[in-house]
Amino acid sequence: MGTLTKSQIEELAIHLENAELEAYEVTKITDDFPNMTYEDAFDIQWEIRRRKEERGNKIVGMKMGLTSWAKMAQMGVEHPCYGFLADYFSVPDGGEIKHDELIHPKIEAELAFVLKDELKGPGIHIGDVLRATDFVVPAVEVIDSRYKDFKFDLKSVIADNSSSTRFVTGGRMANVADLDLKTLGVVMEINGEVVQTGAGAAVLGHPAASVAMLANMLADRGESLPAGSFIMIGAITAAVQVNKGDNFTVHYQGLGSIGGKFV
Ligand code: OOG
Ligand code: MG
Repeated sequence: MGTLTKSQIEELAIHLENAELEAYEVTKITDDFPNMTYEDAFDIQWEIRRRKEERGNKIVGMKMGLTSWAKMAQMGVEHPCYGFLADYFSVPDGGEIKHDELIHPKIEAELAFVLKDELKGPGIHIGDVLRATDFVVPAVEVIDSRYKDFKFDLKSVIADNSSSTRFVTGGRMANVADLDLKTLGVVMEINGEVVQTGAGAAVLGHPAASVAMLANMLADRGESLPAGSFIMIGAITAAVQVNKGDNFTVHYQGLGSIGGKFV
């Protein structure tokens, strides 16, 4: 059940999307709407998505967020969330990311699943995900909460498309049968210094569990993950703040590396 009116949902979607497009901070929306519900929060996110599609942007994937203990502890939020990825979020491997277009970006080491079959919840489990997966590729997400000081609660962050802003996909793919997704190691470096390390199991015990949870969360709204979907599973380690001029490289066990530069 929602408590906001249709016009309040639309106004909050415009409010948060403008903050994204023009790169400025806003106060978290639950300060002004303390009675808003999770359904309201997702309605706002889906309204932002609808507005982008109406303007001609394409939705190119989905992401899970707050799926690892490292992230939940870092953000003080104890349940995963999801968001969508728009076409202009995608940055080529080795490319430049314009820091001025963002507010206070952080980077995250992730993996992405590409599906060959649809996943439609409820009741999707790891086995369904592994069967429906075409291949896995490494990915780096750049997140940028529109909220002041990167502080929020779960409802506010869901409405803000779970802080989504940019992502980089690596070029080396693998079949799930050829990977040990639990022990798959990641090493994140900024300006040549190791800043985070982790392994796949940090994400809900197994990266495929994150994709299953997404399919099941989408089922609440009658949505599914169609064949061909690109899904980022959520950060394996804590996110790390990046400044203008920073170079990053993330190494993935058996899947090569991804790099980029903030300019
Ligand atoms: C919310 C989004 C988190 C992840 O991978 O955990 C996320 C945030 O921390 O701002 O993308
Ligand atoms: Mg993420």
